[in-house]
Amino acid sequence: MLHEKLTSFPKNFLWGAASAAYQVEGAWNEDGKGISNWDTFVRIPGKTFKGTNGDVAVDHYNRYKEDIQLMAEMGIKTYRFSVAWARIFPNGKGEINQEGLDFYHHLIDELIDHGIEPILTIYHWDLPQALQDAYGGWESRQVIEDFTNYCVALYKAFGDRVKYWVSLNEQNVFTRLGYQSAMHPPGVKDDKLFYQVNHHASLANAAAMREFRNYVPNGKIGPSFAYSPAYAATSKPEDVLAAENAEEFTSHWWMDVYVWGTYPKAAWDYLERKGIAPHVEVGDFELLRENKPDFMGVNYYQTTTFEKNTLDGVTSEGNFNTSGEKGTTEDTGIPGLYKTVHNKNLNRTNWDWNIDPQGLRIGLRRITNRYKLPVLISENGLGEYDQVEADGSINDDYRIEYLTSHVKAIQEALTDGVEVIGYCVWSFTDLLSWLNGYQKRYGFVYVNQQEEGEHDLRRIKKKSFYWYKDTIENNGENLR
Ligand code: BGP
Repeated sequence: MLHEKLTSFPKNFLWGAASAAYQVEGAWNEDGKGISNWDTFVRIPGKTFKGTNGDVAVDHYNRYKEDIQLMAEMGIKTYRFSVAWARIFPNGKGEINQEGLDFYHHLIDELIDHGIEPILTIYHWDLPQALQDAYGGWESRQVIEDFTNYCVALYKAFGDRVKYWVSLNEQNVFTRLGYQSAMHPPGVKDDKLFYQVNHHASLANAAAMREFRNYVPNGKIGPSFAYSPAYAATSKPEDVLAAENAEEFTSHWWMDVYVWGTYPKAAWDYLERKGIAPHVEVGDFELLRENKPDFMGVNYYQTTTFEKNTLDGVTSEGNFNTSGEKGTTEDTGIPGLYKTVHNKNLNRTNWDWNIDPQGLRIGLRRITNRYKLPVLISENGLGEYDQVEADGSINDDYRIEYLTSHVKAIQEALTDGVEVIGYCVWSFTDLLSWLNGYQKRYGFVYVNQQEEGEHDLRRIKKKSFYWYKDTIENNGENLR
């Protein structure tokens, strides 16, 4: 669709940036915080790039005032952050740790004082280790009750000031990497468990929505889904079918459950035949059907291209580039369903992520047509090496180019009829990239933190900082 004139961004459009507790806060064992699954996992040799961890991260816990000052200077409208469950409940449940709660009270108040709308993510992957030890965390239905209690504690504490809430961040990613590829905690490879864990997480998500209506009746809540729209490698029907399979198994499997409370049919039947469909109890589908999100949160980084995979074809074992050495990612697949292929029409980052702004527009349209929900783009951004020049400047023109093209794609999607309520760039400051250390940088603000040695963590505004400031000031009109 080519438009002669583009629709303007809405006046109240939430231009923002996002982060996650483990990736920015540091202070991993301060003020009564309990240990999380990530605190444990990063200590296993070989799990992260050069053994990096979030013990200090970018010390946002102690420097949040300075960071919010920079956000205000930029004119950002919203800041999406996550709460560390183990700060609130060091053991995952039981007594509230008041000091943990106070940190977020201060953070939220500071944001509001600076005219910045807080978006609170309830769960961005850092599960209290105590729950993993007690019953396997997401592996047990017990987690539903503990998660719901944690949510209610947050609703009661912050519901008067926080209107926008994200329930689970990228359920599809933390479960896939946790239970299929073993790259995230708890480092397990077990397909049956993967689907069971997902069922529990979906139920927990629905229960969180149900309670939300009681405690924050005027708020808005939704999950953040990592959507990587599927393309077919060619117009051969078998490749188109592979892309359909991928869309069903890698996206609809979650989003259909969030919005309709049902699993996609062909995928369900396939899993039943394999004996790995999740065990469902009476009342589960009712809970899922009755508790729908207000918006779909979408974390968009790239599209993925698929082709046919034979029954003895490529498996999920394949190198994933966490080193920043371009071209080291290997294609993977599920025999009989699909396999990924390099899309030669797209440029890639040094971490082999496809750069595809049109893919964002395509994804937004697919979600709108299928689910008829507004979308919050809860993450989008470019992870790259950044260079501090001799004069102290950081000229990240590649990031400006990336973000400009994505903002334009959003405006085209708006013109197509998609409702987008906000855009949270990943990320405001540089931060810890889970498996990739500190060298894969995403921020508008550089932080002097590295994989090795101790650093002063000073903040330096990158060129993209001024670009986003200007874009926000002009409500996106400057990019035409
Ligand atoms: C998303 C996560 C974020 C962030 C981002 C970039 O999947 O929600 O927490 O990490 O991806 O990913 P990475 O740090 O692996 O480059």
